[in-house]
Amino acid sequence: MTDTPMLRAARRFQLQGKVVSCEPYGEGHINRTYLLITENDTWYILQQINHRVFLDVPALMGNIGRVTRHLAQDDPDPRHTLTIVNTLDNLDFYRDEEGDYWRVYVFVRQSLCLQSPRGKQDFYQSGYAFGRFQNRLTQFDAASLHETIPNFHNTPSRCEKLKTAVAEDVKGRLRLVRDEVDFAMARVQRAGRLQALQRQGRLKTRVTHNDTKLNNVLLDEQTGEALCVIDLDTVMPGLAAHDFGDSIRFGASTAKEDEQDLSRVSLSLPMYEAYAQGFLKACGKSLLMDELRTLPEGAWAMTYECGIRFLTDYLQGDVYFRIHREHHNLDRCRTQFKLVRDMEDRWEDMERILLELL
Ligand code: ADP
Ligand code: GN1
Ligand code: MG
Repeated sequence: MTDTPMLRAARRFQLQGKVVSCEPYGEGHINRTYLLITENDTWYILQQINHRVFLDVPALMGNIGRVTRHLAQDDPDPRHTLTIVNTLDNLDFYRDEEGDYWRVYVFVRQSLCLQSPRGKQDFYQSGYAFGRFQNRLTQFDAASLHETIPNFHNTPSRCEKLKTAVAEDVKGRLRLVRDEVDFAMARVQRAGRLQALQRQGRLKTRVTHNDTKLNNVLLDEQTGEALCVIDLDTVMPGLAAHDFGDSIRFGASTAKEDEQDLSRVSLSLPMYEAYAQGFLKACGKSLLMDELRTLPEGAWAMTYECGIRFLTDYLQGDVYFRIHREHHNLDRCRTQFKLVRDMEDRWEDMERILLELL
């Protein structure tokens, strides 16, 4: 095989057999992911970690090591927890001559990674997986985790970043997004609701995943059951409502995150309910009543926040989220704002459905 930075990196890890294939894999927006296959058909995930997004990779890998060891203690099935493969020097990452950071995970075989749920059962299972993940970490000291991206889900601080991007307008794109900016600005007040409750001590700071998209969980290929939560880069102190909400914004939408035909984008209440059932079954008993009541607000906040993050990145020239076409981040922003509006229109139903499950 021709020598590439990926293969050179792969050779630094403790793999079983020689690499025979290394291909780009998955649909993540942040890291570069490759599927590695060796001569004896052992599969691995090789990732180039985005160190412009994650500034302290050793600390990030330290978090993942500690969290996965904690999870594996409870449940020794190797397909239930992400497994880090060490380098030949016994480190959990490799830094190459270019300064790029690499890591390897065991590939979870016979698993499904979905971009949208095939039906309510898939989404129930993903809710169960993320709920179980959070529940198993209730005894883990949140304060001991490195904050891999400070203020990651601090929505008011995201609003401030948008305001700066609007004021600077470095790419001259502001004239294209006046409506979106107005939409965002009209909602700045609501954006701080969860943080205000957290400051008042009504919401508990927990160990949360913080990036609970459907494609960050693996289901069993045969049974469709919750298997393994992946993409642990943002496991940090956070709010239960954020983990609930980020899943809803992605998986309970009737269209893809980057759909251009906005008439296709809406919130599916049956999907919302299915996720809530799975999530509450796994972690409902460990949440306080105030946390449970704010789960719908988490859905609104995560959708709004993701929309303004896409908008900010569009204004800044697509420096954060990987794009695959021109105006991709603007398309993504528009789907999120369409969902936000739909959630506002159906707010009473969202609250009622959740309360009926308690
Ligand atoms: P990103 O941060 O860029 O989203 P992820 O860690 O989510 O990167 O990985 C991207 C994709 O690679 C996932 O959505 C999933 O399809 C696949 N993947 C990652 N880790 C594993 C694993 N251990 N086993 C199987 N597939 C995986
Ligand atoms: C990114 O890494 P990935 O693709 O799973 C982002 C999330 C966003 C999501 C939007 C570290 O997730 O916060 O919600 O894109 N991750 C990071 O699809 O910023
Ligand atoms: Mg991911």
